[in-house]
Amino acid sequence: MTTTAFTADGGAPRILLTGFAPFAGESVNPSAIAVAALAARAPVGVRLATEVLPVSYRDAVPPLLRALRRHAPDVVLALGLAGGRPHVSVERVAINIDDARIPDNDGIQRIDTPVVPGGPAAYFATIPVKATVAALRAAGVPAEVSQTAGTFLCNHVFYRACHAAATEHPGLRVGFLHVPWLPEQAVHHPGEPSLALATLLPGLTAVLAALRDGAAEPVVAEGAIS
Ligand code: PCA
Repeated sequence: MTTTAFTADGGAPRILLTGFAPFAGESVNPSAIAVAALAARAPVGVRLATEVLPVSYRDAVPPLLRALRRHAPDVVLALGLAGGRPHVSVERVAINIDDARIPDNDGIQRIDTPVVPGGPAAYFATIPVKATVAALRAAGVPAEVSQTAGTFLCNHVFYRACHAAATEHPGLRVGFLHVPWLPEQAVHHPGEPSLALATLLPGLTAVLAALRDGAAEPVVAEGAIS
């Protein structure tokens, strides 16, 4: 089911796609690899801008805000790695807290610190999360709605993008996808699930097409009992 996509200027939708640098001792981050691959492939019918963000509380947000001002996208779709999750997680909510058991790449660890002091407790994603899950599954990618983006850099950037939409960029829609380990990473994490880039990329292309087409949110249960 589709509706006409909203774009600020009536042209092809502008989508800002972001990924993250490697962190926690990994040599790659599949989110950055996927962003580079999609930038090279230039998906049809969207004007794609891309950015790879550092895993740094200090340095992740400025390039995000600069890219929002420079490209004035209709949608920002941020990607990050969630090692250990078996499917692509389409995040429903960003919360106003930093609290992580590991430091960022600058060695900074935050515990119970607001992302934006005085900001709302949470923001909901403003892309259609269930339509995004449906697009991924139709492209052969295991996907779920996720009720938490964690409380590390991914949630931090997701929250800041939502806050930028609420305060500076009216009409900007914001979404966040967590992706699993690549198989070449998962071999170092025995027993943990993985997703190959060759499977992930068609799924992400399908998500961009669904956003381009203004896919409507289906009325299906995708929540969690606990
Ligand atoms: N994943 C981390 C931060 C960067 C990334 O790719 C997270 O889930 O917060």
